Amino acid sequence: MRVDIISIFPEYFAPLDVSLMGKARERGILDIRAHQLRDWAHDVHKTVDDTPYGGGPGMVMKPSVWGEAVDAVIAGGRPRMIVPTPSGRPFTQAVAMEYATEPWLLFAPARYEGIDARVIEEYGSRLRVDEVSIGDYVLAGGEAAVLVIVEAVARLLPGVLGNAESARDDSFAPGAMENLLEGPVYTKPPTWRGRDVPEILLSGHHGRIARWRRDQALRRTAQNRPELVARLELDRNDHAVLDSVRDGASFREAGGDMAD
Ligand code: 6GU
Repeated sequence: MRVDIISIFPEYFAPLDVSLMGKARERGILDIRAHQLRDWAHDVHKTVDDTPYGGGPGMVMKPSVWGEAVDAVIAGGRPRMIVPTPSGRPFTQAVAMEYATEPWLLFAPARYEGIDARVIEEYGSRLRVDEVSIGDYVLAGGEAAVLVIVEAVARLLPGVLGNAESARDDSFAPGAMENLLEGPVYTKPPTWRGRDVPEILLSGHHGRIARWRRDQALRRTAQNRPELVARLELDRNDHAVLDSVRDGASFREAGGDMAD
């Protein structure tokens, strides 16, 4: 997959040389090219922004500079264009999986109050353009969002993850584990600072271990992301687990404390 990023901080993307992303680049699975937007500004100060029409605070990124930059980078090709912005559609695992099927992505992260809207209109008529948000909070710029999106997409590309760290059972991947958060995990030693690994995990009963793991995942989902529970397909045992979580919640609200 080819990934172009146009930014006034191309050095921001140095972390993509590290770890899994770095290996994917070495293996030729990922071809990431970060470009300096200011290379397409023509005045001595390399200006990329200007005051907003209609007034108001902050600055807006100039369409002329973005237009020249995008034209030069795409050179007649048709990448999927992604514009990170807190006013975009939510970036989810399903969106990551869709992007992972694209041969070429172009990211246009903005600083200041954003990019002149005509740039999105112009390229929207020539390419597929998505405005996406990575969550309900505001970053100082889109660069950190690009790092997040590239990592979420790249780990789905064939050959990036080993079998050991397979994406198959990811919490938000389609399938049995969809919308179920992962439960707690343990490794050796069996006792650490007086705290024991749950006995069931040492029992060798694979069926009971699988049921216990599902119970733990359900508990965690109900506690941390109650809005996801409505989307789960529940069996009778699941309902019993959720009832006990709800009883625990009302017990705590009444000032009680739970053993687990
Ligand atoms: Cl994509 N950009 C910025 N600047 N802030 C954000 C965001 C993106 N997603 C959530 N907050």
